[in-house]
Amino acid sequence: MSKIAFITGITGQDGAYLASLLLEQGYAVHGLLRRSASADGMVSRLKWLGVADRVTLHDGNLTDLSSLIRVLGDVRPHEVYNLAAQSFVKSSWQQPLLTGTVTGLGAVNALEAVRTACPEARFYQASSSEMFGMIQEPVQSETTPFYPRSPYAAAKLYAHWMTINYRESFGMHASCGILFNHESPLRGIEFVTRKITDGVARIKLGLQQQLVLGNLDAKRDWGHARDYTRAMWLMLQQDKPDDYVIATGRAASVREFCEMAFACVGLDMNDHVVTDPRFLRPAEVDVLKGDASKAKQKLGWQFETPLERLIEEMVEADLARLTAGGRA
Ligand code: NDP
Ligand code: GDR
Repeated sequence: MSKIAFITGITGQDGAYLASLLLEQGYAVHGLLRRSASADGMVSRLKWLGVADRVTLHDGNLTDLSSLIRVLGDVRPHEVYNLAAQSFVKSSWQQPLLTGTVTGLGAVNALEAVRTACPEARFYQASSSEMFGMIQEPVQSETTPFYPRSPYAAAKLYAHWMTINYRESFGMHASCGILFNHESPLRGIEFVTRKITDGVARIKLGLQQQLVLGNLDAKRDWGHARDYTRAMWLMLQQDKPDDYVIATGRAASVREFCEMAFACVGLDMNDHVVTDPRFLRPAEVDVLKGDASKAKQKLGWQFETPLERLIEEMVEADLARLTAGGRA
């Protein structure tokens, strides 16, 4: 009998890549679909990866514990990946309560639902490098103290500690992946990398002249979502649950990302990029750079896609999409 996996957030960037990976591994893949007036658009990432027809979607919402208990009781998964969240940091200042409810309490709903409906299932929580926030150590590992700098990061930290609490209190096989930024052609358009590669493609095709950004000096450790979802799966294949940092160990600024993206199409960012305080945040995380030595040693995980290749892939995908008039 094939293993059964259940993914919350299956319609997001990571959910789509993880579903694809698990299908390749022979899993039966189920996911949570929240009700929307445009359900077709919500599965566009799964369609892009060609897996929409191979996953089973169930109506529900992370904020509705009854829906989670019902679905997990029906599906009886071996592995549960909790990826659903209000994941855009900037919006978390505009919607702090929603972010706390979905990103923080929602994870506890998922833990409670697993404990009630399928207590033997292994559990993955999508923790974030944003929890490190204000820099305490120049390179962040599993032992670096946390200092969240946004409602999003505070909600993620609550979910992180609750996952550890459920592991220690109830013996659940629950692991947290503290993932640094990871991107792909399926990244939401509001995040800076995709905003840049989409902008570069539009400028190259003559569809727009300028790209308006916020803080160009922020530095992030950017990897590819395909590599990072593999790490999620590896965590749940271990005999013992644990927490792992997943990162490339290289930090680049938003400015450097822009330079590389514009260079992909033979343009100079200085001719096109302008800044606007509208895109600044009430509190910024200046630099994040991760040390994934533990994951390398214990999971045998290593990233495969360097930043240059990631940027090329994203720019190429945006050029192709715009040329074909495809997915926004
Ligand atoms: P996305 O924003 O692309 O996807 C978020 C997913 O959560 C979507 O499927 C969304 O559904 C779903 N969702 C939101 N609210 C609810 C709700 N109330 N009930 C059910 N589902 C809901 O995020 P990513 O794929 O990039 O990230 C996956 C997870 O990893 C998130 O938890 C994120 O915070 C975390 N993370 C991401 C990192 C990154 O760099 N990408 C780094 C570290 C952590 P819908 O399609 O309906 O909007
Ligand atoms: P982040 O991603 O906040 O790191 O969270 P985002 O791409 O939004 O911002 C990265 C950095 O770029 C700066 N920036 C801009 N950001 C956006 N979105 N738009 C702009 O125009 C812009 N200009 C500069 C930001 O200030 C910031 O410093 C992502 C999400 O996926 C989280 O869910 C996840 O937990 C973390 O990564 C790790």
